[in-house]
Amino acid sequence: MADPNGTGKMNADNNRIVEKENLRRIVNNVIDTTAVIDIHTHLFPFEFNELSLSGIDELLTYHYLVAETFRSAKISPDDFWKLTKPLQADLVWQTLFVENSPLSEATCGVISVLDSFGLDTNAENLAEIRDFFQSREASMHISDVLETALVSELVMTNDPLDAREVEIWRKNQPFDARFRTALRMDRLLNRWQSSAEKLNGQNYKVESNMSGQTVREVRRFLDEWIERMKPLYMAVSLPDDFVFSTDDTRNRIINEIVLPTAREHSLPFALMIGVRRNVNPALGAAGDGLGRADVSAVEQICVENPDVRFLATFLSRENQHELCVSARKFSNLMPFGCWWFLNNPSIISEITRERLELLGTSFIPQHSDARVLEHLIYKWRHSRRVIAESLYDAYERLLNAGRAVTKKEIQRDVTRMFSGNFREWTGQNTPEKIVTVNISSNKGKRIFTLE
Ligand code: FIX
Ligand code: ZN
Repeated sequence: MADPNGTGKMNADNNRIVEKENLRRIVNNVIDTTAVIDIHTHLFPFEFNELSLSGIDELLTYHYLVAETFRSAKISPDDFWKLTKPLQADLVWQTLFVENSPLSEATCGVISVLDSFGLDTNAENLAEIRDFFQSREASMHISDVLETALVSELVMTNDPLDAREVEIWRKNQPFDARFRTALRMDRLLNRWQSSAEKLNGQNYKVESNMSGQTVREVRRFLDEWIERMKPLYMAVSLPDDFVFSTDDTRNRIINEIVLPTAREHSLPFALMIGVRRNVNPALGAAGDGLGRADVSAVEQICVENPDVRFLATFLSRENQHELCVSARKFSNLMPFGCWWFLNNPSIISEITRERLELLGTSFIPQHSDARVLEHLIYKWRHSRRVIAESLYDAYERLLNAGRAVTKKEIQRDVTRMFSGNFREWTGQNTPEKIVTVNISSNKGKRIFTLE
């Protein structure tokens, strides 16, 4: 029933049509109360001991902020790395938050985190902030952060060739069910020679030239870790020069091992493409850069494997537009997130808008890539604002074209993007599970009740 002026007439099935003047408020409300599945993070539950990072010293020594500090502090990377982590954090705070305004996305993010806990965002030093984080009981803090960020589940990055992580998995301890798993393939696919040695050391009979029983043995390795980890998907980060047309070792492993494993276990394969590792090695994890990749590599993988579901994201903004076009050609290709150097409001806005214009709601708008627990708070608070604005404009355009929407439809659309598409992609397609939150407050404390 057309209602171009949004006069708010009741429609046949009793859903109140959203009046134009209420549209922004209702879109914001739905975005702010719909829980999200955070499909790619580097977080771990506290049962993973030193792999689980939280608190102000970890927040301030995040590699995003380390890179920014070197641009304003008078210290060499070598001298910075010699400092203890608290001294590194002190220098980052002094440089980026006291001597300069925290205007970058990563510094403003720390301000959002401190603000969410009611901490002094203008503190001259970190003493009181450190005391606060050290006073937090781990499991309560994790629940508090997940509820504040409205993250119902998050997916870790799990590396079966990382010795520290393997040691924890071998203990076979239960851990927080909100932390789901993803089987990460970087070492296998990008560093095959060293991985082959590690696999041989674990009694998997593999040859560096992939001869003999290699394929069968690597599949056995993956099958055993899939059984242990129960991953929702397999993933790999690939460089900007990745092509799928050559018969190099990486593509042989993808074709002969990874894709057959994806089929057998009905697991999606996530392709994260565009990194240029160690552009400046002196900066460590902060030293990676980006390059524009060849999106046709993803198209080739999709066309050759129509029975496998792919998740994909790119590091270059031009590639993100090209990915939207590729996704229109392949219904087994799900674009996701505004990754890493694209995770900035101005670019999230561009990417979300072009996705809505080219794909409707058939994409996953964001992931946090959180490395420190409290990242969830700022990365989702900032992204929800931008996604809400982009979505509002899309509904306003629809209203002006002659079709009004109801709140039920807005809720349906946001739920699909925030969790439904991922649940469906990973075979969790339970009936549309709309998880909303009723936020009330009791003496200023936000109380969340999931409905
Ligand atoms: O490959 C990845 O998962 C990247 O997200 C990381 O390597 C990167 O350091 C990161 O955390 C970006 O946000
Ligand atoms: Zn990541």
